[in-house]
This record gives sequence, structure tokens and C-alpha cells, in this order.
Amino acid sequence: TDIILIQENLLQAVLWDRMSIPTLLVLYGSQTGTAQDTAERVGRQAQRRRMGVRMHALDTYNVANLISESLVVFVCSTTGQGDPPDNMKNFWRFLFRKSLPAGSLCRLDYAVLGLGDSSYAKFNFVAKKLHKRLQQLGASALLPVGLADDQHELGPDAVIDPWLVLFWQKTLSLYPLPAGVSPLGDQDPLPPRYVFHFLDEITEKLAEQPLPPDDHALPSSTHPFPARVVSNQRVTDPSHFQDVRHIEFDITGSKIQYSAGDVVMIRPCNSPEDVEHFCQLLRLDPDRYFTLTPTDGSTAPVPVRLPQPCAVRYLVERYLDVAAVPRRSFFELLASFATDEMERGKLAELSSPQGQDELHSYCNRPRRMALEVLADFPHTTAELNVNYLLDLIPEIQPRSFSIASSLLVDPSVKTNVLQAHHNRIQILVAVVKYKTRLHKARKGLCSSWLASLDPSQGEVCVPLWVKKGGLKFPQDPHTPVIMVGPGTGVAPFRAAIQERIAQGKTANLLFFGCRSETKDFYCRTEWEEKVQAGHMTLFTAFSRDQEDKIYVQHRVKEQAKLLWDMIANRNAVFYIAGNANQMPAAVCDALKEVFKQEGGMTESQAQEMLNSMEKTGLFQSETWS
Ligand code: 2AM
Repeated sequence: TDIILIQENLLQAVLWDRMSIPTLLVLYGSQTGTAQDTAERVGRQAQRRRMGVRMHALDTYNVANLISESLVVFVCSTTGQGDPPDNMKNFWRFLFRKSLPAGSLCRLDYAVLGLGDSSYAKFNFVAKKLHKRLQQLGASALLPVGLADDQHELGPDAVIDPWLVLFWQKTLSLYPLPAGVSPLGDQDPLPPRYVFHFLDEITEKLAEQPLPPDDHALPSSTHPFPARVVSNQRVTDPSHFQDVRHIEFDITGSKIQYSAGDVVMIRPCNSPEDVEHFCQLLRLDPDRYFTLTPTDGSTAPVPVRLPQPCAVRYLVERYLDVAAVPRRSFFELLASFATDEMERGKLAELSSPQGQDELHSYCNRPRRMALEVLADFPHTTAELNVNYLLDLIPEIQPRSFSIASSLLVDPSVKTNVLQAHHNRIQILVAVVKYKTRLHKARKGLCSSWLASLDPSQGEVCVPLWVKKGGLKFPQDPHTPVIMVGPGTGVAPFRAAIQERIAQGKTANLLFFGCRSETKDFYCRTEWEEKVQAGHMTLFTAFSRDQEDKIYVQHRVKEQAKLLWDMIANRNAVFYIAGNANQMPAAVCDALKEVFKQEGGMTESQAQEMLNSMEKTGLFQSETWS
């Protein structure tokens, strides 16, 4: 039968080739994995429609080839303050070269699907700008750019679903399938991307690190540096609700260099309990080893992060994001395996277009994780074909943390125990814990994992790498900096203050806010010493030490005269870092008040001044949610 199958496949391939099956190129730029997941969904839909599919992260695609493409869909998210994701930065630079002739993409039919968050000012900026640029280069848009929004009460799918319907209508009318080729039904399973080959025995214990360290390159996503955890201390009072950690890593031998404003990338691991639970549900032996090979239908090579052979435990602990809220594609795939009638009905509903409200209240609202969903569908889970594991569950994504230390710090200065050090990276981590309708308290995967690391129990290493951050500090020693960083927002400013003092730059103004002087005023001794030495000025806002809330923006307004003098006469740079909620907008309002009060400006003049400061880098912000 194998031979017959091969013959049939060959015949079909020859036929299809003659009939010229249209091919869709899916290019994505993804920071947290959502755009990649969406791109993969488009790829699967194309496979169901019997089209050829190629899929690439934008930076792994040779952009020069774009001139000879005919049909491309771009799926791109927007990060930070309107920036493209890391894996499309090179593409972005190339695309905006002035030397590209206007009609160079005139053969190209394309569509752009953007993923964004309308609580940020530059909503879907990358998708919009890409769309414009492609048109400028002569390419034809199949349909208007799709602007998916995380803030939509039903999530980004509320925009993606109807956009895809229209996309397929347009695409199939321009690129119809040859007569006689019919699309697959929604229920027909697609082949998995990889096949697992389990090994019966493994003769020697394999190293934990997947890849040999690359002696020449700097640590990166595929070659992270295993940094030893030097210390992990709670810096908030034990009676305080919020656990904030000050964690120090040793980067000796890593070749990592960084400066104030840079961020460290860390990919967390799943907890041992979750790993056990997952293996039990899928009836997998965590100690068994396997190798992976891509199938014919695979659009991507085997992930380089996975060692070959790889232990099941390694895969589940370090690769599969079982603690994330699963996406709709997860339910679609799970539904195709269900044989138990009850489970099948429920899964079919949750993955259908009509079931999206239900899916949202079952999954997204209570932030139910993939592992818990699998436990809710035990029969289906136990019958899952293991080859589909990597199709079902996405990869754990790295998290970024603003570095809170400087390599330039003078080690001869004796401060407190949190004294920084050469060859070290320090971060401040707020341990994420919250309640939903589910009884079990929710935990942030990365912060909880980091908080659990205890170097006193033996050596622990965290794989990490460093990236340029969004904040830049001035070279000129006389330019003052005004920094507003409540809570862990103070992290990049601690790096800046240490670095600047080491460089002899002492015009440092810090606004710090927390709930209480006695509970969460971390780095206090360090600031007090630096204030005494005349190296910085500190304004604090303790929001809950009195009846009425006092926030950093109130302190900014109180210091109107001083700030105006620094900004208007001394070219000071103004920075905000911290939680993206209401704080950044409130601080901007306070700053505009300063301009109005001290500079005699109207509201619109003040806004204009703020805009022009932003354009020239005199106003910078780094916010996170
Ligand atoms: P709160 O929790 O008492 O409201 C660090 O988290 C500090 O930021 C806390 O003191 C917190 O105060 C404060 N904070 C909360 N919302 C804020 C806002 N909109 N603007 C400024 N600070 C805020």
C-alpha cells in the first residue's frame, strides 16, 4: 500500500505541477508569538484550500526575492512605541531604502493583516505603514489592511475572522484552483509538521543545553547564555501584597555588553508540577527520548532550540507553552481528535465561529491555561496523536526586562547589599499573581519561575540574551535627565543613574512612586546615599501613606519651575517608564500643565511642544502591561 500511496502522491504532484497550483507566501513579523500563530492559521487555511504554502519570519526571508513573488500575505504586529517586531527589523530597514524604484513590486498581489492594541497611541502602526509602502512600490492590495485589536472585547479574532473570509474570496477569485482539485473539508486533518521517533534506550545522559556555545557570536534567542543566578531577594516588606524581586545574574564569559536602557530577554520554564501533569494527561514518559523530522507538509524546519535527541521532559518544560491561554487553533485541532461524543460536541462548538463568545468566557476571561483545558477534555487528550504536539501548543516566548544595573558602576563605592558589579545583570521583577473567576490564583509564568529560583540550594542558571532597548541617554555630560519611574518602572533609571554617575554626569532627577514608604520603597538606601553625595535629586510619591492618593504626576506638577527651567533652558531629556495603564498619559498631562503654567502656553501649544520633544528624542517612554 505504501508504494501505491507514493505513486498516487507522485502522480498528484505531477498533475498539480502541470495545472500550476497557486502558491501563497506567508510572511510574518511577530514579537510575542500571536502574529506567528495567526500566520500559521492562514497557512493551514491555504493548505485546506489546496494551495501551495511557504512561510517565513520576515527576517529569514530574502527580501530581494519579493520582486518575483506574485501572492503574499503579511501578518505583522506592532510593539513598543510603534516599532516593528525583532524578527522583521532587517526587512523593515530594507523596505524603506530610498533606492528602491517606485514600480519594483508591480507584479505583487498582497494583503496586510496587522495585530495591535488600541490602548497604545500608535495602533497597528507597522501594518499601516507597510501597506502604504507596498502600494508606493507598485504592489496591489487584495483588500484593505486588517487592524486586529487586543482591546476588542472578543479579542483580535473579532477582526481577523471576517478579514480572512474576505481575503479568501479575493484570493480564490484571482488565483482559482485548477478544475478537478477540490478543497479539503474543515474536518479533514492536515498532516502534522513533525514526526516523533521515540528512542528505546539512551546510553548516556545528554547535556541539558541544546546547543554548544557559539564562541564567536553574542548570545541570542537560539544561543542564549546560561547565566548563573547570584542572588534573588525580595525587596518589598513581607507584609506587603506585592512580591518584588531584585535578581542578579553573572554574565562572566558571555561577551555581553550593555548600556542603560537595554533589556535582557529571558525565556521561562514550566513548573515541575505542570510538566508532570501534562505528561500524565498525554500518557507520555517524561524520561523518554525522541528525535524529530519534518513531514512533507511542513512549512518550517525542526526548531533549532530543541536538542536531538530530546527528552520529553525538556520539550515540555522548556518549549511547550502549556501555561498560556490557548488560541482558537488549539481547539480546532483538538476537536479533530475527539471521539468521545460529549467532548467532541463541546470542542466543535468552541472552535466554531458561532462559539467565539463561549470560547472567550470559557478561556480568555478566566485566563484558563492550555494544561487546564486538556484536563477538561481527558478522553481527547489521552488519544492525541503525539506528532501534533508542536502544532497544538506554541513555543514559550521570551520576556523582556529592563536592565536595572550598569557595567560601568564603580565597585569601590560601598553601598548596600544590592551594590552592582561588573559582569553582572540585575533586574527588578514584580511577581505577577491575580485572581479570576477560577478558584486557583493565576500566576505569571516568567515572574513566578524567576522568583522560585534559589541559588542557596545549588547552582541555578537562566538562559538569557540582551537587546537594545527603547530608551537612550544623552552623551553630553551637562544635559540633565528627568526620569519618572513608579514601581518597577524605576529599573532602567537605576541603570542610567549608576552609569551616568560613573561617567561623571550628575544632573539626574528621579520621580519614584510606590504605595508606602515602609513597604515597597525599594532601592531606598542607594538613592539616599546618591542624593547625599549630590549625584541625584529624588522626588517620591507614596500613594497610600495618607488619605488622598499622591502619584508621581502630582510631584511633577509641584516641581513645575524646576522642570521648566531644565527643559526650556538646559535641553533636559524627559523619560517615563512603567506600567502602561493610566500612568503615562497622566504624567504627560502633568508635563503639559508645567508648559502651560511656566511657559504661558495654550493646551495645543503644550501638546505641540510635547510632540516635538518626542520627535527629537527629548521625550522618551518605555511602558509595559
Ligand atoms: P496605587 O496602587 O496606590 O493606586 C507603583 O505601582 C505606584 O504607582 C503605586 O503607588 C500605585 O498606586 C501607582 N499608580 C497607580 N495608578 C497610577 C496612575 N494612574 N498614575 C500614577 N501612578 C499610579
